[in-house]
Amino acid sequence: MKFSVTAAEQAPKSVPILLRGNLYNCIDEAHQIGYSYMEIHLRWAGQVDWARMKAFCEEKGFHISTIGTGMGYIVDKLSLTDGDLIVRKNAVKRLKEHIDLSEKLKCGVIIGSMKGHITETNHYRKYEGYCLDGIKQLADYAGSKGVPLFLEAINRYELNFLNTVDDTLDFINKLANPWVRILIDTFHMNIEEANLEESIARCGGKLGHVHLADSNRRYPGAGHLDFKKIINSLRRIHYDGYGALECLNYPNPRIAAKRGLELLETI
Ligand code: LER
Ligand code: MN
Repeated sequence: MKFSVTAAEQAPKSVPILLRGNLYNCIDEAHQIGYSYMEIHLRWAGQVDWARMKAFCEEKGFHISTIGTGMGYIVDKLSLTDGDLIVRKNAVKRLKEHIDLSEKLKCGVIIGSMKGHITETNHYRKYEGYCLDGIKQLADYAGSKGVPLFLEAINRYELNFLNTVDDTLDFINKLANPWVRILIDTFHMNIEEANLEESIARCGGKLGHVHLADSNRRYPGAGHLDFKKIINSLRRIHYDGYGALECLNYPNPRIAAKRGLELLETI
């Protein structure tokens, strides 16, 4: 597995992103710590000059693994499940721009928080249909550009839809598009899954991306999750994608990024 570190130009302290500030400085810092991959969290794709970013990465032998898109929901309230057609269309548009950028940077796009929240739970099927419709359009678009999409299972305290691995796998099976795979996040799994290793086994070849954080959302090793068991379960399904450290930057970004990587590399 290739370990990637999360970064964003700006994010509140409460958000689980390790490095913050100018993305080129973040890449330099990540490189010094020992990373070769970075997951960048963007509000919109226009924040990145792809040609400059590509050249900068190539020169260092560095690579962008993934683009995190949740700020489009957190800041701009764009959701694929919103009751308002205009909001849903704007969510699709925003994600298509991320797909265009990802085609240039040869990385994957995360659909996590932007899948949205169902406002009328007694009309679940209607809202699920909205989300399916949006992701179908995005999957066709992404597939035509060779960009993988990673749909994240997020715990019930953040969103009320696709919280568990099984619900997310069922949804992905309805899409039947190989460009959409599941993203599992060990922090969310610790809340939702009965057994992390068994849930990982059920993902099998549908697993596309992994977020690594400990039970308290601090760096791996700072809580009570058993990363040895987690990594071994990923090995058993021959997962060879990225494991992005998406954690709180406690006690500070550099120490968290370094200690998390050290623990994972010893496994
Ligand atoms: C995004 O990857 C995620 O895990 C959410 O919990 C957003 O905070
Ligand atoms: Mn996550």
